[in-house]
Amino acid sequence: MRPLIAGNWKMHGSLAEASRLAEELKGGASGADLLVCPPFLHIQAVVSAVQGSAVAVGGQDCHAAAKGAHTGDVSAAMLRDAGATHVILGHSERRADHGETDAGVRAKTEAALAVGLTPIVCVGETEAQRLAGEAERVVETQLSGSLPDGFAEAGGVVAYEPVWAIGTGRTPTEDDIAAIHGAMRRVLVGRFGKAAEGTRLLYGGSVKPGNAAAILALPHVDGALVGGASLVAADFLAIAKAA
Ligand code: G2H
Repeated sequence: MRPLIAGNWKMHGSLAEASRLAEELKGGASGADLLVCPPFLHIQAVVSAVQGSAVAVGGQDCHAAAKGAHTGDVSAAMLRDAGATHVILGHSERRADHGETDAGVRAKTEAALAVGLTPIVCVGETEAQRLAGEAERVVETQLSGSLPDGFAEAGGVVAYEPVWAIGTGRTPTEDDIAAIHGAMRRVLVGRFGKAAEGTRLLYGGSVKPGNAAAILALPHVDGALVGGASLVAADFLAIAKAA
């Protein structure tokens, strides 16, 4: 399947820097789909900057409600209005910083699907869970709690991001990544059937130009969710080229 290379810009950069980075990515056509997820306030500028190119734009979160008294929040429809096509949900930084639960992520995912956004739902174990041999069980529990019915049929994307690999420069072994991705595929096909054979499963956590080719060649790794390295156009494009 055609890989998806997604950049999670997190809370980085000025408006001018976001626009410049987006401009630099425009010409980077490759064999992979490219997506960038800037902070909310930069989405419209980035959508304008990449117009006419194949680069898609997404949000990093949305509220579960369609509208209402939710100070400081952004709805899925607002993201779509701004030109976003995707939204990252349940990233471990949001689970940690904002107490997001599997049930809450599931509600947000339903909200995203309801307006036609493609959700990228993140799962992944902590280091303690990995050391206790619980990585696979934790990921399976997160998947069953975070994904609503109809997820695979609607083209939803899953990102496996071990918490201990995020921004640390450490990654699981290739065997460990392949084992989790294989388990995720089994769980998804078990629940959603044939549609889940085409669900893109991204790996995220310290993906760099130097390790991208090996990770992206693993079975059931259909792309990457890239944090730090997505802030440098040359690095992000090199990762896309490796796909
Ligand atoms: C994991 C990843 C992007 P980084 O959060 O989502 O970040 O590539 O910096 O580890």
